Amino acid sequence: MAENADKITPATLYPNHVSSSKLTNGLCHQTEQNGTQLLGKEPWWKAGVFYQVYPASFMDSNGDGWGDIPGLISKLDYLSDLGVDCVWLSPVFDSPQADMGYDVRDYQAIYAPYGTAEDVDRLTEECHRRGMKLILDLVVNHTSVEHAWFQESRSSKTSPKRDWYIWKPARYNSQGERIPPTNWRGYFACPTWTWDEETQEYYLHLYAPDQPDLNWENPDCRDAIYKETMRFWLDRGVDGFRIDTVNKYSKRTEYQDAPVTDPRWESQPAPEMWCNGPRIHEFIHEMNEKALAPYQAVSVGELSNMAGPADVLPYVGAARRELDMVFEFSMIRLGTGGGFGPKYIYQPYTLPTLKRHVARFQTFIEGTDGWTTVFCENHDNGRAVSRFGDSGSGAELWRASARTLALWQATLTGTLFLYQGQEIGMVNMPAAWGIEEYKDVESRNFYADASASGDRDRVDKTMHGLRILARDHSRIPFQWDGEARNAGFSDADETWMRVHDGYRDINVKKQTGDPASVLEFWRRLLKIRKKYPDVFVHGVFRSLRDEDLQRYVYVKESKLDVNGKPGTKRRALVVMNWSKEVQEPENVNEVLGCSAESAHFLVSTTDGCRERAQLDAALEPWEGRIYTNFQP
Ligand code: TEU
Repeated sequence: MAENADKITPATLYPNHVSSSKLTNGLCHQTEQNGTQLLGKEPWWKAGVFYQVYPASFMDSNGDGWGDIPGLISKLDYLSDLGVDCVWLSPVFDSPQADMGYDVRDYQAIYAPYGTAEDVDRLTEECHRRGMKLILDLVVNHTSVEHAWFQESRSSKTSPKRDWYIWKPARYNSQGERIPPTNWRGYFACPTWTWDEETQEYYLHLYAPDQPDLNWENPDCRDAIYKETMRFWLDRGVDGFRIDTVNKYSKRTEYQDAPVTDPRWESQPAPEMWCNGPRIHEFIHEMNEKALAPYQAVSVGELSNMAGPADVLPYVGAARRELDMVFEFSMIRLGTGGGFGPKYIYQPYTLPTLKRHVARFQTFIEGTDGWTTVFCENHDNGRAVSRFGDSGSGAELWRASARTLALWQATLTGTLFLYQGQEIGMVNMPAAWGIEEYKDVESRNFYADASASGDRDRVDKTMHGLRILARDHSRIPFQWDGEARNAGFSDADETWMRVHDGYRDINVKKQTGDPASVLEFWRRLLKIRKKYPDVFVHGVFRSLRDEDLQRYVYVKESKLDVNGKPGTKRRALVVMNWSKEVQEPENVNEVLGCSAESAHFLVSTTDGCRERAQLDAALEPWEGRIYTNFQP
């Protein structure tokens, strides 16, 4: 059990803390306000709860084994009851599905198994009718090879659209053999260049060869993106976009070799050649001006390869008018061996490392006009409860850790994003499933690469990493009902990915109405988050016990005073046990800077199992609690 000897005092935690003796001098003044009023001044998307739907796996209405838009519409009441304010729908556009729709063939048409453009209109209306918004996934770093723009570009060197993609002549080595224009290694274990026989040039693709990169340097290409993808859907009424790979549009235009960092590979990681390039802020600002701002559309961009908060801030500073929000990935990448060669060679890490990443992106907006996001799952990562919690030691610890992870997410500052199934604690695919159940292009390529090396140890390590980190885990069918066929996801004989063997234990039907369930706890937490947005959505984050390996402790401090008493900021203390062992409790009133009588218990993950957590009660395995210095 961790030592509890080090004392944390308000003076160290709160530099601007006014002790109660000073309060009578009237040094601090603040108008009494409740947390909800604060929201009036803020855009809806800050306190809004976003929920990502991965359409192929959410709900199949027509029995073909693929989820679809009518299926999603039939579940909107479920999302609305959960407390969702905005649905983010992963790509549903027409696509050959080389990368699950992140390879778009036609931005204005819908992939037939998902439905039609009219279904998207109906989805928008049905969301709006319930007071929810809808954002689509905008994939405009690249298109599919089958997109008409690429077909035209590829048709000849003189095609008017030749320059809409990035074409370069070959190089030749000393033996006179043709080699690509640069030595870059892309994502998905692919080189970044593919040779085109017809026009005798290479085209650039950071991802699969099926996903050629658009050339954002070309102004006509940019205008077409704004008009034919973004404005097209905004005109039809959607509320904004999650913007894929948003910091990769401006490449470094020298097209030079990357330094050789891994001599085993012919091609080398080179993200500095395409992330955060010289014109990136110009492009995003223009995108905002020409496509987002005129519609007051909300935007959340996907950033990768960021050196630190100072690089993230320019993307989200309100005055810069680029993006409303971004996803920064340093926390969610924990455990991976980087994006390139060894991505799936698992790297163990400790809780203090995770805390450091979280703290950095909780606090970097302080004193700025920027904003941050909160998430621990999406369609590109393993399930949170299997990665950060404990899904392998029985039902009790699975539930306790899923509830504690929920408490963690729901108390952090920024816009909260939930991924489908997270709210019921869905877990990774069973460890016994073989590589044939992994359908993702990235998983398959990394596994094939390891196999081709003939190195058994590398194959085993890759498979081990895939079992924890693969993108497939979050993509299996949603578990609605433990008694229904295919977990209630589909009536088909075969679903596009296999349904989890454990669906009878983990599903919506079983958890609905059970106060001890993960789902009901999420529902409750989202209400708490919305009741005290000043503390949980907008509060200042102060981390405690940074080096503690089991306990995760922090305070959230509002800008508002307790009951209007000047100088007494509303605070919440979040104490969590991220281990299987019982842990000592926190010095609640001391940390909150109030008397024992003014410290209030708000909620515990053990609620429903045990009535009330005392201030000095030890923390049960994977228990989390919130205390406040104001009467909840
Ligand atoms: O992902 C961008 C990306 O680079 C990573 O976050 C991704 O997880 C990948 O595994 C890197 O190794 C976005 C989408 O979220 C992802 O699903 C797509 O495959 C990708 O873009 C290409 O469009």
